[in-house]
Amino acid sequence: MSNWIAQDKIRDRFSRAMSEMYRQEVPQYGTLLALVDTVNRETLAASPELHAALRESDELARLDVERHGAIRVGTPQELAMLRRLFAVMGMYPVGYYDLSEAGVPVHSTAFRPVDDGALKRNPFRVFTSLLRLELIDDPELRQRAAEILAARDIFTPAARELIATAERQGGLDEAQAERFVAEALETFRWHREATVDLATYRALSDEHRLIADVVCFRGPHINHLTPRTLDIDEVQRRMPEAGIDPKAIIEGPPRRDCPILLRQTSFKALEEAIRFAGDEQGHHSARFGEIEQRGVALTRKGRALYDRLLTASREGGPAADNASHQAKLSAVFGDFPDDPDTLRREGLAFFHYRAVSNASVNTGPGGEGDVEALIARGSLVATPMTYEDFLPVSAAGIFQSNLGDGVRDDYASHSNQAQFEEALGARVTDEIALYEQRQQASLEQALAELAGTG
Ligand code: OOG
Ligand code: NI
Repeated sequence: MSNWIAQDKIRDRFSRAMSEMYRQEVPQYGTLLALVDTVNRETLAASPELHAALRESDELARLDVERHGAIRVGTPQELAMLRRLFAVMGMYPVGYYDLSEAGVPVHSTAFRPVDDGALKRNPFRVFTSLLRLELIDDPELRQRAAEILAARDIFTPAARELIATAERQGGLDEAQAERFVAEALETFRWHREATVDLATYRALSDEHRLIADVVCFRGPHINHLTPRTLDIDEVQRRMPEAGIDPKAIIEGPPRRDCPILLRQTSFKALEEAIRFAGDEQGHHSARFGEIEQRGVALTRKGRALYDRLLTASREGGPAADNASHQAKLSAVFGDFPDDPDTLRREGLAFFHYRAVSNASVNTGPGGEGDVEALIARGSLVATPMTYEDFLPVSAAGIFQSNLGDGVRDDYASHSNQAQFEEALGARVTDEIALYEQRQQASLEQALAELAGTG
């Protein structure tokens, strides 16, 4: 028995500490958490089926702590070190998101837990973007930004040391884990002082506000922390009475009986007072609030259908308001099956399989037909697998609505996963392959149990 603290426990402590820090930094976040909590309770009380389903999939317990955050870093070295930091907490890079397609000069991954047990415990995810300085045209500005970034260290010396210790030992003991959480948190803290003068900030901001956000500060401040709601339409509706002013449109798919992927809405970044070098006063807005509702993960086939319908829903330009946007979406998404059985049989979504009795059943060679028969007989139960990732299109929407910048076509078509992975120092896991594996493993386990060998 080793005396190392479980990675799941370190991640759980870290995400709670992050949430507490952000609550103090951004009071509206606390208001939002209270609103989400109220609506979640009401939704569960009104729907015993949903309550039972969440309990059965072990998601009820994680709901209260479930968050995602987002950060942006400036150099390959920073990204590579973050990968090591997150690994201490059992968070690994999943998915590649090319934001240049949306006119934002970054590409990204999500650090998150990957296996069933870890996801149940606390699915904390951090959307992490790397600035692509090579997309800045002006060579002088590019050089200046690179120099500023080279001069900073976003990690405390103790955080660096504890990461190395965890790697060397294969874990952290109680005291080390406690210090690790405190030291790692420092990287994500907000700083009211910029590292550059106002003129430099403005030059970078004129190129793209996100570049200024990454380059001009001591570290990659957490820019939002998003709780999971069970009814995003209701939270959106109540935001104004809680003093929160949401953006007009809920992003992602429409409201459905069987929710797919995720739906998100956010409220505006805070305008914050900044002290620039040379004691000049100015402002910067980086931080915002967001909520999301999660649904079932889609297969490649399901994702392709989602993409096609979303594109179709955009024909004729943007809708006047959220109500007409949602109505239009719902009409177009009529072509997306909306019950779990059809989603499963048509291979559009991922499911967890579970054996319901230990009575020995002849599962035969385990072909598709057998699975259907077992489900029909009630020996095998399939429950929707929650989507744990982000929407590329939605992410771009969030970036844009919160930075208030126009789209820059000249950043487009520079997808470069290989370059991102080189900076990261590791490959990113394909998210769809991961859902596939988890589905397959649960099926094999369930069939083995039914056959009496599990
Ligand atoms: C990240 C935006 C992506 C989401 O929920 O899609 C994201 C950022 O603004 O840095 O968090
Ligand atoms: Ni977000």
